Amino acid sequence: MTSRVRVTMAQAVVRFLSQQRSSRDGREQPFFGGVFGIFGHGNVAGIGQALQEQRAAIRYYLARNEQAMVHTAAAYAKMHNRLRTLACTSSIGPGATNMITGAAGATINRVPVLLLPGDIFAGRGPAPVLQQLESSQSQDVSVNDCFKPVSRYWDRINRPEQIITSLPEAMRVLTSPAETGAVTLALPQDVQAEAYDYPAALFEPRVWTVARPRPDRDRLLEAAALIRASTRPLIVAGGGVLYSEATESLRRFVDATGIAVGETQAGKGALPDPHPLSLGGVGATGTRPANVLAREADLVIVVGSRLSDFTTASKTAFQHDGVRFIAINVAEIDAGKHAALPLVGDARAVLDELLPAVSGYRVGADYTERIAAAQADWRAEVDRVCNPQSAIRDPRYVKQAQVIGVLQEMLAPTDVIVCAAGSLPGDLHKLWRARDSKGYHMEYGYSCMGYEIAGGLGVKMAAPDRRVYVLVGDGSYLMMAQEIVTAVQEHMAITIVLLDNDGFASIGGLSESVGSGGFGTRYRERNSETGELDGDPLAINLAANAESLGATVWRANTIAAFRTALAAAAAHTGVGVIVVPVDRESRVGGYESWWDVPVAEVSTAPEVQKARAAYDEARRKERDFL
Ligand SMILES: Cc1ncc(C[n+]2csc(CCOP(=O)(O)OP(=O)(O)O)c2C)c(N)n1
Ligand SMILES: [Mg+2]
Repeated sequence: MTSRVRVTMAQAVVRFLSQQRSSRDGREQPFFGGVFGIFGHGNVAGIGQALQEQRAAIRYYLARNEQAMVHTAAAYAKMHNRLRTLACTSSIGPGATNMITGAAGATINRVPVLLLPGDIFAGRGPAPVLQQLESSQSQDVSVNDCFKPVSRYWDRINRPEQIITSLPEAMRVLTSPAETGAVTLALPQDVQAEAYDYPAALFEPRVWTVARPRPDRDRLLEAAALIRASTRPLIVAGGGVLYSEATESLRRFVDATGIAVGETQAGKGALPDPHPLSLGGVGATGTRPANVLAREADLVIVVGSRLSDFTTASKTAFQHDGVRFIAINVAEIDAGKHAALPLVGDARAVLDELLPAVSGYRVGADYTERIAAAQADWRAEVDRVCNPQSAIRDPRYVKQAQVIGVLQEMLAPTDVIVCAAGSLPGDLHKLWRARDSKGYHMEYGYSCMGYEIAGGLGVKMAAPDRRVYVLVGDGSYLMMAQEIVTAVQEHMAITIVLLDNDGFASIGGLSESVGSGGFGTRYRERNSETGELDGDPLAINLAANAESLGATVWRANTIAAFRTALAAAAAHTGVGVIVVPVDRESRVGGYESWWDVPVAEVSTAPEVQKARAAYDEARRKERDFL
């Protein structure tokens, strides 16, 4: 007879989570590193009670904001190459919907997070309960239905026994490299507390083996033939290279063939610096050598990328008439993009099988020479842009590129920089040299303002032996700084470099480029004369704000002061924040690239008309790959 255990649904969920393990290449580890949560009436007596009871088996972490805790879980998962994550529990209503942005971010970035929002009573008796959304068409609707499009698996547990089939499904999706993303199990408040006689087997340790699917043999040979026929090939390396731990395989492949590599934001570090074939970032925010090579490439081998518009420069990056694509990806949706020859499989497994299939092939000497020259030029350009001695327009500020240059110089190769939105991602994509495959942590699938500090916490939790540097703009900081408190609570020593530039430099610049003069992107008081947001600068004391949350703060108005602060922060054992006023107008330009942001087709403003004319011209370069 099946042995049974009588526990509540919430107790069963928590017990189950504590027993799940992942394994790849024979390396086994617990899949859940803990459960983040904020309690309310929708989870305190259910999951909250269960977490208290099971606290020796799985750790509970209190966060400050539900969106932030999902970012923390996503960053933790990304740092663990998707082999581990954190679960997130919320109350019903606003606590639950706060997680939707985080869920979308995780799903878009293809990283696993398990979300357990509380839900309205399945029994419906006392409805409408506090925070319940009512529908006149159905009683089977709650705000948690909003998670459906942003989740890779979604379920509502209306009876306690439903978890017996739902939890294994959730795990299958979470540990599937092709399907992973946010998984949402909506847990009605009453059902969480309901007891059921569960089969004991549900609570036994379970190992989820993450496989390395191999490519179709015929297609592999076809791909090898395409590579052999190419004279100007280029590899675009995406996040999949890192998740699959394929960096060594990629290095072997390029060392043998001489093919150069451009990296996406998620893929930066795929071919760590220095390497003679590393071209740095490719696409809208890419380097000159990567973008010149992309433009002329007759064959593009895409490894583990979703080919977003930033990578393809809105489909203008690849201009060779007969350019063909090979796409190595574990997910079919990505392998088929750009009419690529799809090699569906694990990045490492595919590269390892492709290498012997192209044996003897090597790019021509002219190609190799060009790359060496382009690399030398680019290094000189980066040194020029980041030069800490270069002239400063306004003595109150330093340049963002100089801050990046000093970080590059002072950080150890295994230190991690974390970033997500604003002008920093573009600057870093061009200027940063990732010397370690996990040293560059950029959330640029959703580019979600507010990810930075919460994400930095997740990275530090995943890699406590590394120093973690969060690079964040004043806009992002003001959107979500409160997880400094959580980092203090957990003794997670992270350093936050806060670049203060009077609001949105990135979108301000974009607004200027579309003819709108930076409208609505500066942090200014409402001007009582003009009625516009062009009054005095807002007197925001970000340093005092960070200090009030428990951080140790340094203010650095000069490059010398920044160096001193950075050295002090590296030795600090708590959360450190370095506030650096940076010049909004000293921007790093673009290199041989473009980004499609449609400009108003009609306007009385001459600047807009001019921008539209330039836009129409640039858009002509966009290609269809069919
Ligand atoms: C949640 C969210 N809202 C809006 C945006 C659009 N957006 C992208 S960058 C940016 C401004 C960021 O300002 P800041 O953090 O100060 O960085 P800066 O542009 O000054 O470098 C905005 C509003 C976004 N990416 N995420
Ligand atoms: Mg800013």
